Amino acid sequence: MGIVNVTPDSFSDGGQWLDPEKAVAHGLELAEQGAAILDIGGESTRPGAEPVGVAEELRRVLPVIEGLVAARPAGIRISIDTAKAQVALRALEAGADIVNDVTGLTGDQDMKGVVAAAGCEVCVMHMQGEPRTMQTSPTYGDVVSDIRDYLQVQVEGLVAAGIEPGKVWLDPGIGFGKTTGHNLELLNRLDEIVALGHPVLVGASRKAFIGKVSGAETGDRLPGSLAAIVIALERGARIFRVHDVAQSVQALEVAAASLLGESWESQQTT
Ligand code: HH2
Repeated sequence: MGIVNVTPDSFSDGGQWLDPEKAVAHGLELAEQGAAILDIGGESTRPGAEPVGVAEELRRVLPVIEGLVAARPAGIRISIDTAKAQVALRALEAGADIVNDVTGLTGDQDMKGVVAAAGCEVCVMHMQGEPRTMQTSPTYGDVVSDIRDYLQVQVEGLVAAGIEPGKVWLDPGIGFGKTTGHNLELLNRLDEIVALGHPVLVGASRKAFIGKVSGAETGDRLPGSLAAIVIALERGARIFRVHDVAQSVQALEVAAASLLGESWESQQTT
C-alpha cells in the first residue's frame, strides 16, 4: 500500500503532493514501483495535528481519487484514509475501493453504515485517544492483548452493523497513542493479532519510534522502516502501508521468498 498524502502537514511528506496533478502522478509512480493499493489521505493524523473539516478534506482528496480512477493500471486499488463518513461515501462514489479509518470506525457514527452499504473492504485501526493528545501518556495493561481484545470487539460491532467479517482488515496502529516500547512489542508480537484471523495491515513507515531507536531524522528512516516491515511479514502481516514503495517491495520480495518459500513462488505464477 503506497501512501499518497494530500495534506500540507503530514509528518514526513506534508505539502509535497497538495497539487492534485502532482498527487495523481505520484500515485501512478507508486503503482509502477509495485504498490497494489494507493492510500489517499486528506487529513494528517500526526501527533498534535489539528482536525480538518469535511469540505476541505473532500476538496483535497476527490480530484486525486478521480484522477487515479481514470488513469490507474488494471488491478490497482484505491483506499481512502479518512475518519469521516461523508468523505468515505463520496470517495467510494468516485471509485475508491477500500476505507481505511484510523479511528477504527468509532470517529463517526455513520461510518459503519457507509461501509456496510458499499460492501467494501475496510481497515480497522487501533488508536488510544485522538491525534491532538494521543502521545501525552499512553497506558496499557499488556499492550498486545489490550489491542487484540479491542480489535476483536470492534469486529463484532462491525459484523452486527452488517459488514462481512471477510472484508475486515486489522491494524494495531503503530504510533497512535503508543510509546516506542509499545510499538516495538506490537511488532514483535504481531502474530497474536494475526491470530484473530483477519488480514493485518502495518503502518510503520518513517514513524517516530524508528527515530527514537536509531537517532535517524524523518527523511533518513528507510532502513528502519524496512526492518519493521520484514519483522511484520514474518509475524504474519500481509499489507504494508509505506512511503518508499520500490525499496519496500524489494525487501518484502526477498523476505517473502525465503520465509514463505513455495507459497510465495506459486503466488508469483498464478
Ligand atoms: N498511519 C498514518 C496514517 N494512516 N492508516 C493505517 N491503517 N495505519 C497507519 O499506521 C496509518 C494510517 C500516519 O502516517 P502518514 O500518513 O504518513 O502521516 P500523517 O498522518 O501525518 O499524514
